[in-house]
Amino acid sequence: MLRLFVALDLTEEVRRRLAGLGGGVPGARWTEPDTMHLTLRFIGEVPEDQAMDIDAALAELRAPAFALTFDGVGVFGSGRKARVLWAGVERNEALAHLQAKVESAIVRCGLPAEERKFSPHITLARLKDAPADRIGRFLSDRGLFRAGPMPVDRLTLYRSHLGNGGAVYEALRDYPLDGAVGG
Ligand code: 3AM
Repeated sequence: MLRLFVALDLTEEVRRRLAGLGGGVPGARWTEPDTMHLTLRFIGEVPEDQAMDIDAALAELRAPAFALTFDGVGVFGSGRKARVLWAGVERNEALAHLQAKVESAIVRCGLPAEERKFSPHITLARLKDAPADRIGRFLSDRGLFRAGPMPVDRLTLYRSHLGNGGAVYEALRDYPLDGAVGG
């Protein structure tokens, strides 16, 4: 079985800017800049033959390359249940279009449809018992964060290896978008 997800990789510059947001929240486990990504679809555990179908479906997917602007920060969960600090992206039709295409490609491979609404974000930190006042200060201090526009010219299929030190992500394959160099 392979634990898979589809995401957008980030440029070095955007990683550096996002990494610069970190710090100041006790109980936060900050994302390593090298592993930052924007998840389009968490797939989960699939057998190898289904992984091959997914790979083929992503290779056939056609969608235009576009540019993405990062905008603001937020938190999933609230109070004692705050789980994730994230950076957001500006509303983007091309991103929504791409995500919808990825979703239908995955469903055509026999996976159940994603029930949850797509909320594009970059995970900056996972939280455990972080004090609410420090989270509040993080959000207000970083509220004006912006980065980009960043060119998005490919999708990436990742494999997630679960271990004691948390998940390790392995990029398995890139799929160029239309209009990308080499796409
Ligand atoms: O990209 P982010 O960090 O937001 O939390 C996991 C991570 O999200 C999420 O998929 C991304 C790559 O692992 N994830 C893990 N298990 C999940 C699940 N069961 C999940 N998302 C939805 N359902």
